[in-house]
Amino acid sequence: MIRRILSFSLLLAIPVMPSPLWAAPDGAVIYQDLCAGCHAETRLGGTGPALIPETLGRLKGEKLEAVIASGRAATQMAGFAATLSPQDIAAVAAYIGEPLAQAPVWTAEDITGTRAMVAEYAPAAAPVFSGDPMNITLVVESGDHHISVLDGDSFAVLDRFATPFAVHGGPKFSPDGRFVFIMSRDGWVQKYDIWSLQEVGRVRAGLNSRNIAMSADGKWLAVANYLPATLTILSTADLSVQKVVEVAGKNGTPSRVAAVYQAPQRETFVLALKDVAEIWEIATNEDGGPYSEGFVHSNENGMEEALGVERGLFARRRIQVSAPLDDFFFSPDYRNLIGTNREAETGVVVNLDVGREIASLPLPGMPHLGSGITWMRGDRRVMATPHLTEGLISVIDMKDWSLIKTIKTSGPGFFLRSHANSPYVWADVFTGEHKGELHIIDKQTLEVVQVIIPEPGKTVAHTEFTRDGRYALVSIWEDDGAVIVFDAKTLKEIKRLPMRKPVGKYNVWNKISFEDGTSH
Ligand code: DHE
Repeated sequence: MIRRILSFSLLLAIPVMPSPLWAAPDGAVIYQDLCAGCHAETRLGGTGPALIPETLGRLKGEKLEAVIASGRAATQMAGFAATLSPQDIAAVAAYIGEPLAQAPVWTAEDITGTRAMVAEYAPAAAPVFSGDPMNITLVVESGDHHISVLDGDSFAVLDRFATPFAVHGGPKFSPDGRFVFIMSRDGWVQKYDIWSLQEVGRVRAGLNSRNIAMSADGKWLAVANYLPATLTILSTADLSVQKVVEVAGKNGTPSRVAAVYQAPQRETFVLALKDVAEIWEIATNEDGGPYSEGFVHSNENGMEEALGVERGLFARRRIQVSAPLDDFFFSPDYRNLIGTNREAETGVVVNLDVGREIASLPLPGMPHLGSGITWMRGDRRVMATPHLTEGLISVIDMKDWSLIKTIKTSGPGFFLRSHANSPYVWADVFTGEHKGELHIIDKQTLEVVQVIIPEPGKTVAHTEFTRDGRYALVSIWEDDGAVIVFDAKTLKEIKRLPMRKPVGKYNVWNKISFEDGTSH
């Protein structure tokens, strides 16, 4: 704002009428003052996404101005209606709608150029701490961009290391639980050795990225990018670039990648295209995953590709869907993908074996399937997803895909968590006047049995369990926040660990064993 005030003072000091040109708000100046902090001076993204036509897509004109004025539900994007006039807002919208003078490219060579391995890294032969390496829990502290490494038994902080700016999504552990890979919104991937408590290195795999996935054999890490429209595949051994896959629909339309996950039983990566109605499955084994004998099905699309378009490591299969999916998750056998388009009122079930949609789901509002979980309710498996705009949790039967119940909570939540040894689902309320109310839901009756308010008025976010499910760790998502350790049975607070705006917490065992009740 300083620059604006200065330019206004300069104008006031000049005793002539400002010309219409001078009076017109300058979108570029306003952008640098108010937007660049999150979206970067280059507009290529930081904590906020890149603000260029390629990523804004259909968000333009009045729609874009409305977002600048009112902010965006369930994101860090605040509204500027109280700070900027409608003319100012229109000027910023016009500025960010202009193509960059030079189109951003980010090739395999560019990625390789950022690769920085830590020279002092010395791998330990065994864990350098005495606790259970499988019960380590990582806490992402977004307040000062660090991760704390917690001993899951004593809750002692074994290490606290700096991460790239604005980590998002779940870090991914190697199958043996020794290494962890962390991604930031601006595309940096960091590798950390949990046994040695040391960073191994980092590389910028994209300019604006969504999430990462590890192949079932632990060899490859896929990075889903918005910018450029690619999927970067890194070697987990040394973060070298194995492949940069250009992402475009069958008709050639380039597309951002909404998210990528591993399908362990299928030995594939599954990704959804955000701008094109396609899902891709990419083989992470030499025999071609979905193209190997067991995966060849009668579906025309799958068959056509299976018969010769692509084979072998990183072979790709396209699955057509009715609308682009931007949020999705899977049944535990990874045969079914459950997805939504946030603008739509329904979700879809895509059966990956036959390669087509097999059911639709009644999911009004804005379900956040990325943090959905599943569990056994009696003899039926159910899935639950919170909604980003309403205090609702939808519970769906995974056999006949019917909506069993919509559980009412006191406000929109972001994350759900449970554990096989816990009778409860823990659901946060992330926004609204009731933020900070934690709902404890009985997994069998689907009733809210208790509402815990750990610190009135403070945002409570995200639960993670210890390996044995005995304790539940909950974040107070404030700059002078904390991780609170609850006894998962009595629901009583046991301990409070001060942390800087902690959000996600990730227990090694729960993640690598796909513990019932954890998301992805
Ligand atoms: Fe996330 C996971 C998408 C905003 C914190 N978030 C995910 C995943 C997706 C997703 C697809 C699963 C990826 C994975 O773990 O591999 N998140 C989105 C959005 O589309 C949304 C609504 C808008 C956006 O800006 O991208 C969004 N997310 C946020 C936030 O504002 C949060 C609260 C703070 C932040 O850090 O940006 C946030 N998201 C998280 C966390 C996880 C996550 C902590 C991992 C949860 C887990 O338990 O695995």
